[in-house]
Amino acid sequence: DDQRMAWWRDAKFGMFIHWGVYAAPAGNYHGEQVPWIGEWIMRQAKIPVAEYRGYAEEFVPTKYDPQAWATLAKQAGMRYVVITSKHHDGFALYDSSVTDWDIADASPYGKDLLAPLSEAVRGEGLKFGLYYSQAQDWTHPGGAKAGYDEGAGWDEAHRGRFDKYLQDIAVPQTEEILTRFKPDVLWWDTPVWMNKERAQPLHDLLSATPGIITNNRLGGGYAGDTETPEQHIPATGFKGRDWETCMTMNDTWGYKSFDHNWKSTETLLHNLVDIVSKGGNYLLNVGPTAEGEIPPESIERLQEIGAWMEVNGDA
Ligand code: JFZ
Repeated sequence: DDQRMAWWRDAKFGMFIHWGVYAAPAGNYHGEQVPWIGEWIMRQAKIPVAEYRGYAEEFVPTKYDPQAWATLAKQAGMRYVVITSKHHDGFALYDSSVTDWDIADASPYGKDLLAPLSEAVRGEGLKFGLYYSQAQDWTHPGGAKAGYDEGAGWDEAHRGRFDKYLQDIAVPQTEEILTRFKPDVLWWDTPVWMNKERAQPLHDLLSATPGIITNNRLGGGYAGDTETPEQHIPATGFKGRDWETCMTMNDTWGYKSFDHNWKSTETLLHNLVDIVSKGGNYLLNVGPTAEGEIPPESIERLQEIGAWMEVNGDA
């Protein structure tokens, strides 16, 4: 295990990417600015499934430049990248064969976004990881929850059995992303209503990808490899456990047009040094737009971090 964790422990600093259809409304719904994190807009505004599907028409990232993203991460001193293969809205950034709610079938863009990124990232010598929302899926029946009874949601279209959703969508999609992209990290999230029985088929799939590192958010009692303090730095770290603080640069993971509450580069560097001194990793988020651009405020901060790394880093 020490051998398996070696690259991750050495890495210290990674890029989190929250990207999906929610970048199209970018926090705005029927002329209102929807509060809270942008990737939750469907749940926050209770947008019906059929209407939300329409945003895929506007998620057309023609300016997507995966090599530029890989270069940006590399120059900032990051050693790995973790991107949302599917977030809670159920939209896959690759051409999934188990649903048409994906970039290839539902967006005019019409092709996979993940393989080009994995090639660019790995071409820079960085590791490539995938986030997958296994327990929440607000588009496929049975996957809604988050404040609703199991099998229900804010729309009739949500009705369905959670176990059937797991079997029909989460398990086959996990298998797809593992076999197609061979990620170095699988980053589970929000294990609402997961239990041992439900988590086990997902956990069992991991054995097909030797060396893969997972976080502690699968559910069902599976500890995974890493603790995931979110948006904060623990006072002391975790005895005997690897850990990674994930954090936004403003107040949202997914892109919002009106969130300008950016942390300073100095704050981000202090966070990195604080985390690393306590034995953790820093997974710092960017939220690209629907056109495929990382916000200039994020680019500027990553470049300033890179300049600091030139002087003070060990690479
Ligand atoms: C989850 C997601 O719901 C969110 O959209 C984002 O992807 C984030 C990285 O993860 O949000 C969480 C998950 C766990 C906690 C808080 C927010 N937690 O443990 O405090």
